[in-house]
Amino acid sequence: MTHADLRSDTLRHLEFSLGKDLPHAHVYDVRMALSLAVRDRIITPWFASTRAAYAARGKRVYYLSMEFLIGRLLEDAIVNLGLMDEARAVCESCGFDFATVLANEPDAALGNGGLGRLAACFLDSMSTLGCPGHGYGIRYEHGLFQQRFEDGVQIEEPEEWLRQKHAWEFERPEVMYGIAFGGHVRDHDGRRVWEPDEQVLAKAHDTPVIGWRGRWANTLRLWGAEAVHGFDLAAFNRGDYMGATAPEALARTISRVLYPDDTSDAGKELRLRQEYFFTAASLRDILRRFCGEHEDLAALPRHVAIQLNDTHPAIAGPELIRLLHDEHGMDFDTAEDTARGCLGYTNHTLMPEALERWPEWLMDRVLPRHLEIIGRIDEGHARAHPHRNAHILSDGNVNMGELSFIMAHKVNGVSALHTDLVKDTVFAELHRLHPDRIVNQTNGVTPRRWIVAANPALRKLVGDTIGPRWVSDLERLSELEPHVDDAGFMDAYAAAKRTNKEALARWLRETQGVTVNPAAMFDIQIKRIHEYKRQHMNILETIALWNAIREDPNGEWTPRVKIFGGKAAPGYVLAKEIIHLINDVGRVINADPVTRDWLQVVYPPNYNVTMAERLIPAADLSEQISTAGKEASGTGNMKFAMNGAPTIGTLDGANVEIRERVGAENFFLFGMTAPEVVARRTVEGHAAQAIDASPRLAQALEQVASGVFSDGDTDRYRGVVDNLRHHDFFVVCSDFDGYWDAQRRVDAAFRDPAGWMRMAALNTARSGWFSSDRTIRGYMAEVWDIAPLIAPASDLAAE
Ligand code: CBF
Repeated sequence: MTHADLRSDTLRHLEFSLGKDLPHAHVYDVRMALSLAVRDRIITPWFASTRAAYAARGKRVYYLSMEFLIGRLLEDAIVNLGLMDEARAVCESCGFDFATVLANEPDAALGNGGLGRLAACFLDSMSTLGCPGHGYGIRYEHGLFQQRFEDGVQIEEPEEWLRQKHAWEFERPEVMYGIAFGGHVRDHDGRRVWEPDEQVLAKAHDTPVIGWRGRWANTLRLWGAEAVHGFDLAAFNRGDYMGATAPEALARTISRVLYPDDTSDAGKELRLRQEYFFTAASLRDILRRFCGEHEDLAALPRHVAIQLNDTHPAIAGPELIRLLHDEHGMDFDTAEDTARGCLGYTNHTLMPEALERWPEWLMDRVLPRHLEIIGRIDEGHARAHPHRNAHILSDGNVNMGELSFIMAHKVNGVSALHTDLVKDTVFAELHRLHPDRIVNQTNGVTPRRWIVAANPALRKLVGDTIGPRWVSDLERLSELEPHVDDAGFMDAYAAAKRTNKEALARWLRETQGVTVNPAAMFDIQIKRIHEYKRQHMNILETIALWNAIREDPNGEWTPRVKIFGGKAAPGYVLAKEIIHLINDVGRVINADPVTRDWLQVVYPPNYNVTMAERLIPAADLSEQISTAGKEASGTGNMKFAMNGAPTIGTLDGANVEIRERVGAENFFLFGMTAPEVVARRTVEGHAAQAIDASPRLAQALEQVASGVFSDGDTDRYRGVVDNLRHHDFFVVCSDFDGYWDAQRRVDAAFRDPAGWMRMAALNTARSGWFSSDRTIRGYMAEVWDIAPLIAPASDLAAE
C-alpha cells in the first residue's frame, strides 16, 4: 500500500465520516480520519481470521479480565501493519505533525496496573501468534482516575476517555444479553429455579486487535450496561424528569467506573455486580458461538478455553454450571466437570487483602442461585477429599480464590518464585490435593509496543544490526550479544539511549517546567504506589544521599535524576502520604544550590501507559525494590531490561528470572530473600534495631518526622514514620542499608560510561525470553491445549 492510498482514504474519512474538509480540520479530525483509514486495513484480516477460526472448528481462547489497559491504539495498529512511514507522510502532507496526531488519542485506561496491561499485551501476542480468541471485559465509561498534585497531594479527577468518539470500536446493538440479579430461588418439579428481580442489558462493543504484520486479528469485546427500559415515560409525564431517567442511570452504573484499586475488594456490591455482569454476558456469548457450531455441550472443553484473569471473573465456574445444568439440563456433576475442563485461573497476588472474599449474605442477595451452586461445589469437593482443610465457604464468606482453584483444571502463577509461593502458601492445601494443577507461566510484554513503538531509536539499531525477525521472535535479540564488543555498535547503542533521554528531558521541560541534565543517571521507579513496592524506601535513600552530598559537596558523586510515577488508590491513606512525601522532598532538594548538580527528584503526575512509553526507553536504572515475596511478577521490570536499563532490585517476582538471564553482574541485587523476610518479621523490634544500626536511615527518618520537608509540620508524615519505626511489615528499615550500598555500586558503575553501556546492551540482548509471545505459547501448550492457526511469524520482515 502506498502513502497515496492511505492519504486518499484518510481524506475520504475526513470528509464523509467526520464531515470536515482539510482546511478546517483540527488535529482531532485528522487523528480520527487516519484512525478510520488504518482501521479499514484491519477489517480484511479480521474477517479472514474469524472465517479461519470458524472453518477450523477447533478451540478458541476466551480471556476474561476486569481490566484491559490498552492505552492508545493508533500507533499500535500502524506499527503492526507496517504503516509507519506512510502514516507519518499522510499527517505531514495534511499539515500536521505526526507525533501531535498520535498524542491526540486518549489513553484508554481501562485498568489499574500490571494485571490490566498484561491482558493488553496478551491480546497482542495472541493475534501475533494466530491463537484464535477473544478478550472479554467491561467498557468502563470512566477509566482509571486522572491524577494531579495540589501542593504535592494527589487529587483524583474523573477520566473521560469516551468524551470523544472511540475510533476503534464497533458497537453491536444486536449482541445484547439480559443479565439478571437478585430475587430468590424456588423448587419447581424437583428443579431449582432462579427468579431474579432485576435485569440489566449487556451490549457488546468490539475492538479488533491486529497482530504483527496483520496476519491475524482477534476481538476485544467489551460490555456496556444499559437499562431494559431506559426511560420512564410515566414519570416524565408527571413532571418527574430526574426520576424518568433514573432506570438508565442505575443500570449504567455497572459499567460506569473502573475500581481504582487492584489490591482490595473495595466497592463490595457494585464490584460483585460488575464481575457477574461481564462474566455472565461473556459466557452467554461463548455458549451462543459454540451452539452455532456444535451440538454436544459435553464437548465444550474441546472447543472452549476460558482464562480467568485473577479471581474477578471467578463467578464463571458457578455461572457456567448454572447455564449447563439449570438451563440446558445437563446433570450437575457433568456440568461441573465440563466447566472445569474449560476454565483456567491465573493468580496474580499473594496479598491477603487482594484475595477476594464475598460475604455470603451479599452473594445471597445478588446471586442467590450461584450461592447454592457454590455450596454444592464445596460439598462435592469435601466429599472427594474428606480430610481437606480448604473451603470455598468459610466464616460466612465465599472465598473466590478457593472457588477459582477448585473450578479450574489449571491454575498458574506469573513468575517462577510466585508460583512456588502459591504452592507453599495461599493454596498449599489445595496443591496437596491437586498436585498437577498448578503450573507456572512467567509474564511477558509485547515487543511491538514496548520496543518497536516506544523506542524507535533502539528499534532501528537492532534492525540494522541483526535484521528484522526479532520483532516476532524476540529471543533473536541474543544475536546482539557479540556486538557488545564492537565499538561502533556500542557508540550507536549509547547514542540511541542519549536520544531517548534528551527527548524525555525536553518533555519534562515542556510539560513540568523542570530542567534535567540528560547526562545524569535517569533512575526511574514507575508503578502503583504501595507499601510493598517501597517507594518510601527510595525517597528515604534520596534523603540520605542528599545529606551525604551536603556533608561532602566536593566528593565523588554521580549525578542522578530520581524519577517517580504512579497513582495511589484513593482510599489508601499511607500510599497517598508517600506521594506527598516524595513531592515534598523533591521541592526541598531541587531548591538546594549545594546539591542541585548531583541530585534531582521529579514526579510527573498522572502516570499512564503513554507516560511509561516515554520514560522506559530513557531510563538508565530500573527500580524494582519490592519486599521479597510480595510482587507476583512485575512486567515493568521486563520493559526496562529490554530497553537497556539495568535493574536495582530484590529477589522478588520475575526479578529473579531477569537476573538469571541478564547475568548477576548486570543486575544490582540487594535485600533479604522471601524466607529471610518472613524470619525477620518474627524478630521483636526489627525495625527499631535496623534504625539503630543505620545512622543514615535514622537521620533521614528524623528529618521527615521533624518537618524538614513539611515546613516544620511534624504531623504530616506521622503515619509513614510511625509505621516504619514501630511496625514496618514490609521491612524497609531492615533492607535500607543493603539498598544504600547497592545504590553506591550503581554510582560507581555509572561513572564508567563504557562499562555501563555494555551492561545496558547485555540487558537488551538477554531479555528476549520476556516477550509475551513466549508466555502465550506457554499458556497455549500447558493450559489451553490449543494450536495456532497460522505459521510462526518469525520468518517475516520487520519493516
Ligand atoms: O501478573 C500481572 C501483574 O499483576 C499485578 O499487577 C496484580 O495486579 N496483582 C501484580 O502485582 C504484578 O506483580 C504482576 O506482574
